[in-house]
Amino acid sequence: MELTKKEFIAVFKKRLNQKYAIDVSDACNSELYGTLCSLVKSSYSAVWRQTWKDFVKEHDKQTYYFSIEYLPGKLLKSNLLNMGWYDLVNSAFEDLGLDLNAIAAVEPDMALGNGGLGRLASDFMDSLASEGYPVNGNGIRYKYGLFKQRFVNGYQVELPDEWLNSDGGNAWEIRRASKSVLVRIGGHVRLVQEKNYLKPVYEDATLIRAVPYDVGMVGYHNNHVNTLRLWSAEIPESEESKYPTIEDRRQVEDITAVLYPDDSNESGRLLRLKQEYFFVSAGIQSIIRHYKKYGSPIDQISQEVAIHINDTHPAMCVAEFMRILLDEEHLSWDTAWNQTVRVMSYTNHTIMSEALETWTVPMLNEIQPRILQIIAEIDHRFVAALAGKVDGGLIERTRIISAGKVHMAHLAIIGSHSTNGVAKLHTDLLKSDVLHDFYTLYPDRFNNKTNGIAVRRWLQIANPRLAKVIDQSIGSDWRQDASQLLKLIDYSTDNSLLDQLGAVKLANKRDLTYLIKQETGITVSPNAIFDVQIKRLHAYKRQLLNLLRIIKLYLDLKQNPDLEIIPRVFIFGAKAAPSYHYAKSIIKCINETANLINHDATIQDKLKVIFLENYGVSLAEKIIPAADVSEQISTASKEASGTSNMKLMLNGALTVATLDGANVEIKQYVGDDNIFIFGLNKQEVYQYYRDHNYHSLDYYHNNPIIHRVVDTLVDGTIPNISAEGHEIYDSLTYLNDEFFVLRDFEDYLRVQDKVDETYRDQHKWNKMSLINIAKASYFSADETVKRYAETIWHVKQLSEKGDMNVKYPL
Ligand code: Z16
Repeated sequence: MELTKKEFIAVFKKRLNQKYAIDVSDACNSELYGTLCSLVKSSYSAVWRQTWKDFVKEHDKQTYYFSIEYLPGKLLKSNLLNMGWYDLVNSAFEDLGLDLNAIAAVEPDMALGNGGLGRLASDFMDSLASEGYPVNGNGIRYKYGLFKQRFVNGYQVELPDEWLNSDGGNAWEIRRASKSVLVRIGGHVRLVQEKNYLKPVYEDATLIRAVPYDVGMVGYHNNHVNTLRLWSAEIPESEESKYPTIEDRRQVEDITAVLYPDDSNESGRLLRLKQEYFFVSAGIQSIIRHYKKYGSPIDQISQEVAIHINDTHPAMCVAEFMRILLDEEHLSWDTAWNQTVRVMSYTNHTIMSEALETWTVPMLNEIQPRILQIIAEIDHRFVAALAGKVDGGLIERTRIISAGKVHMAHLAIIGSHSTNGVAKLHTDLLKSDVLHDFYTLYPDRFNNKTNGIAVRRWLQIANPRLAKVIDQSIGSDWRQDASQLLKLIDYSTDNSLLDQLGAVKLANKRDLTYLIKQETGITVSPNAIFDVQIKRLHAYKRQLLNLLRIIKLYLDLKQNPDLEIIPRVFIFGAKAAPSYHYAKSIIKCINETANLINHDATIQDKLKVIFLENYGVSLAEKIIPAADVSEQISTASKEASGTSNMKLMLNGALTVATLDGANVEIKQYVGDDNIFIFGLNKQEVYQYYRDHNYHSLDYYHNNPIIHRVVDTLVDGTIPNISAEGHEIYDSLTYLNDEFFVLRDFEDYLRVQDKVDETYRDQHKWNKMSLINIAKASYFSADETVKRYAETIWHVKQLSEKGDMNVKYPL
């Protein structure tokens, strides 16, 4: 039954009355928002329930995606779009004199993640539902998401993200108290011999109640809704008396209070380990409970359940799954192990050694002694099975526990049937270097799954102007099947379309200039090149390289104010981990440089530097459609994949890139002429490591431009950075520039000159832009998740995308 605008308006008014006892004319945006969410949620509920019933009835294999981070951002528009309601609601609201954008803005960003990894998990959730796969997410319902970033005197200041207390609240979640489970933490364990198994007897353990909050993941036009299940820690009713004071209670609630704000290095903190075990245990218990209720015999669980370990944070899945099969289901070790390895799969997201988690034996023992026992037994059997068969050094390097440390990546690889990297280059590096020892042991377990992005959110929702222009040329099939965007290639000589692309970009840039004015007070011209670097602040991502070039341009302009350059607005968005001192110093230096340049009258409009506060999903949705240039300039080999590179090209930005992560694949798709590549490649970086022959001081001393630019960090040219400037100066010179910033500087200048030259020919630029939009379709997450489903999880597609008979009853 087709939903009509008239019906919608009537039901909307009625719901507003019921919920808030108010009329449209008197309602504020948060009341309007609350009403719309309530309608949306109650309308997809029936479909959600049906999706779940179908899974159960058909005994379809299901996948559970375990991730300690999810970064969905806002869900209202995405739900409207996927339900097929977007245009109707938009026009109904116009009739009512309401602004959907303003109402949608009430929703707080759900920011339960740091960056790429969490956003990837959320893009996957959208695609998995949209492709009709039975895949559910499992994670943590943090009371506080990623900190809110403010700049005070150019320094980053972190404020708590109280998203649940905001006007929007969390409109999407359903608390399912009846599905709670108990998680045991701490204490001691003894094993007692029973007839056919060893029975663990626990003493002094703490019982925590894990309460699930479910969020519907609505598929695109396919009547399919998956579940994102997020766990919250509470005190079990039976244990209330053990927690007489508020302080005592906080010990428990703290487990799910806050997301750790470091995207690469959290091991060492007991509370983090507790979080990991908490959501792993709650998730695994609820999976097995459900399977026992509806599934086949327990020793065949791998036929109906797949579990995915997203980075090492949930690696304890392997041991927790074993624990239940052994201690509660009394399977033999071999049967349990066989099932576990078939069920588990693992994605590695980084080669940075500080991000490969390890925990000390005493810490694991303190969190869960039985889990430590099981990991020790897995380790023992791993060593015993290889002894005498392979070189002893290889065993020592790959075993799980060595030198008092538990290596979580080793546990994940040994305990699963699949390990994948997130871009071709990254996977090759895992095989040849970082995980080479494991690759020799298990060559068949390694595979690549290049990351992808949700084209719905990053084009249909974020860039409606572009979406419309695309519709007018190739039709709208691409909205269901991103690969249709390739048809745009046929239009690469269509001048009218190329002009329209230019006009869309200009309009989007104009929107962003308003936001910039509002946020920073600075006026920028939409006719300048908008040059964008948006990602976490990390030394290896080299925001510093970008900054040094900005300083070089500033010096050039100071020396010759009449210099003809194409005006550029440099736009940054980046959070630094609160404990990452160096990254915070870079933020300070960018902010002070921005201040200097933006207020220097002689520079006029030729150069502006804008560092927007509090970068996140919602801000990304505003910046990306307005970008001309995409900065993807990490030191080759360090960025596992990157995903902002994909989002920016999809929105027509041209990429300035090193041959790192997925940039390599972008270059292959668009061709050498449609991307700006510079800098060392992976082989050259590794050559320097092998030969120890990089001497950054040589570049500093021998290249007068580099010398002059680097000196501005310490000679007072840039005010208010005496400490930070020296810190960075030292890192580039005496500390030998770990990430080859000076080595790549000249080539970066060269390629940026090429960008300017190309931009002068708008026709050529727009044509390159068109090719980038078309080829970005290769990075549709819909395709990526298909490859996970078909080759790793072996789950079936249950419904097809593009069902025009979407049935969401009001
Ligand atoms: C993260 O966001 C990433 C890796 C990691 O180990 C931890 C976190 Cl929180 C990123 C990678 O740095 C990035 O290259 C990649 O695109 C992204 O994960 C998704 O795979």
